[in-house]
This record gives sequence, C-alpha cells and structure tokens, in this order.
Amino acid sequence: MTDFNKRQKELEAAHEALITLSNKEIPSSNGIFSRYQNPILTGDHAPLNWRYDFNPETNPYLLERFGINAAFNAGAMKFNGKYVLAVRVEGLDRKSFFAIAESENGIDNFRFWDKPVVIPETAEPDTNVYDMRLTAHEDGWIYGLFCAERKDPEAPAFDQTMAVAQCGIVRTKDLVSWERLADLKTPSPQQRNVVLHPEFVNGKYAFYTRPQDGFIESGTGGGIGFGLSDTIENAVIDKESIVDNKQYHTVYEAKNGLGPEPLKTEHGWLHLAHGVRNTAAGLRYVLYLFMTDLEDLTKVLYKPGGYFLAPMGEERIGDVSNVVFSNGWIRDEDDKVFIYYASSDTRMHVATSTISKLLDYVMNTPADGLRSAASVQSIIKIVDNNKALAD
Ligand code: M1P
Repeated sequence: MTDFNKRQKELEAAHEALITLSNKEIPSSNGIFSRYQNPILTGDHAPLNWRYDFNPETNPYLLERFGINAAFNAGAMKFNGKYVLAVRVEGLDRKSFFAIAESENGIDNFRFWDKPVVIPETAEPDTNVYDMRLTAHEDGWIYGLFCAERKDPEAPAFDQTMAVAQCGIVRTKDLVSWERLADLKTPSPQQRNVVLHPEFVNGKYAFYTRPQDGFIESGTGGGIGFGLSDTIENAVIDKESIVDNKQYHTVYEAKNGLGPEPLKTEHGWLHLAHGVRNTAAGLRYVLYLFMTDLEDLTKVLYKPGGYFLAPMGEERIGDVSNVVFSNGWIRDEDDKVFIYYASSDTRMHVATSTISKLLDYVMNTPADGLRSAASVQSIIKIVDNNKALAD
C-alpha cells in the first residue's frame, strides 16, 4: 500500500469513527431538560470529500485543500422522517455557508449530505450568510431566513470591519434546490435573527425581527420585534412592534433575539430566544424561554426569570467564548422536544425535553422580579410552601 493510500484509509477511518460516535444522555439535574455527552457536529464532521482532493496526481501529499473551522447555529426540522439540520458551516477563510446534516434519532450519527447548499445571490451579493431559521409554512413552502451580511458602503477606507446585516430569504420543497427571494425590508438599518411565523396572521406573512442600529450594538433598537408583510416574494414590514424588549440588569440587558420558529401549544406559542449581557470578560449569550398568546402574537403571557440554558464546561470555550445560541428545535410526534444549540460559535449540541416539561417550566417558574429583594421573596415563597408541606 502506498503512503497516499495508507493516509487516505486512516483519514477515512478516523472520520467514520467520529461521525458514528454514539451519544449518551447526561441525567438532568434541574429536571427541565437533558444535555448529551458529545457535541453532535463539529468542523471535523464535514465530509472528507469537501476537504481533500483524493487524486494522487494533483495532491501527492494528500494535504487538506479546504479546511473547515466550525459547524454551529443550525436551523432544524423533521424531514422525510429524519432529524435534519441546516448547519452554519464556517471555513478557515471565515466565510459561512449552509449544509444539511441528518440523523435517524436526532441525538447522534449526524451525517452531512454530499454537497453544501447553493444559495442563489441577489443583485447585491452577500459577503457572508449565516444562522438559518427553517419554517415549514402553511403556504406549503419550507422557508430559510438567514443573515445576509455585506460590507457597509458608508465605511471609511481605514475601517474594514463595518458591516450591514439584513434578512435573506430562500424557499425550497426538498432542501436541495433553493429559490432566493428579495431580502426583507424593514424600518431598521440592521436586521439579524429574523424568524418567519409558520401560520398566516390576518392573511399576511408574520415575521419576528430584531431591529438594531449597528452591526454589533443594538443601540436604540433591540428587542424581539414583530411585523406583517402582504407578500413573501418582496417582503416589506412597514411597522415593527416590540414583543420582548431588552431590560436593565437581566440576562437580556444588552440585546436579545428569537431562536427558531415558535412551537404551538394548547396554552400559547412557546418561544426559545437568546439573551446577551456584557461582562468584564465580554458578551455572554444564554438561552431563555417565553410564551405568547395564541391570538395576539405580540402579547407575552409567561416569561420565567433568568436563563433556561447557559454555557457549561467545555461549551464555554471556543471561537467566541461564553456563548450558547439556538436557531433550531424539533417537536416530535410524541411531544419530545430536541433543542439544537451551538456553543461558543464552534460546535453543535442537542438537549432534550418534552412539551409538558417546557410548559410547566414556562408557566410556573417565577418571573424576574428585577430587584434582589424580589428574588429573595420568590425563594421565601418556595421555602414557606415546603415548610407548610412538612408541618
Ligand atoms: O457570536 C455570538 C452570536 O452573535 C450574533 O448574535 P446577535 O445577532 O444576537 O448578536 C450572531 O452573529 C450569531 O451568529 C453569533 O452566534
């Protein structure tokens, strides 16, 4: 066997061992959800066929030709009976693109499809695309809403960092061929974390938005917004109203943004979002839940205080440390919920729960009292109830 063949076999064996690694549930301590032992996707899960030229004539040393840095922030849905993720894959060149990965059980053995997704460009090409939210809309299409980032045309020549984020929209029936529609237009100079609601509202397409003044800073914008558009082909939101605002001394003090499309339950729409606060060590991203009214989508009915899931252990470390981010979850036929989240802009994980547990958590966890004294009172109420039980 030549060195080339030997190295190819070793690469293939190591890759197969990685993607067929089984996952194990870690017993939940809070009872609300369970984490799993291993990340479900990393940059190393990317197919070797994307990364290596396997022709000994053109690549005699079998060097990697296109390196993959990370796999994170994935949209999710059940498709043809499989658990499917629209993953943000990032190359060593820092450009993100989307690729579909699927698994039979939703917790391990995720395997990327043959080729990354081809997203058609508009007349104004995107420099970077990321964080796709999948929505199976009642109009029959599967939509992918993502962040389309371009260099800020107003940026002075010395500043190569200023960017404009807008919401790109694609649709598909098979997750293979994607039709690009016009970017969403809103009153806000920047948009990220835009999510399409799965149902029509008053005959219109309904969007959750995140108005923002700057690329990083929410400025006078921020909060999870809501708006309607007559069409999806040239979607325009004239008026955004804020559903869930950022708030002083909470885990969503600096900014927040909706995660995946909400889940419809008998009590209301269940939302998963991320909240961001600033610290001496930089921004900290955590996940939180809230519920809105079935009729009035802008009315928050329940919102537990604090975070639902925060970075833990090795999740805390990565390209952008101290971050958890989710833009995909799947509710199964038996009401089990698979929450797909990324840690530190590097890798993907899964956590599982059930609709009943999430409803109980959202409806019965004390709301943030917004003062230390109120937190103490919440604890005292639990203690007193427990003492009454013991008496
Ligand atoms: O780096 C953390 C996250 O930062 C952004 O989120 P937000 O728009 O709320 O600031 C996004 O770029 C996201 O992709 C990233 O994970």
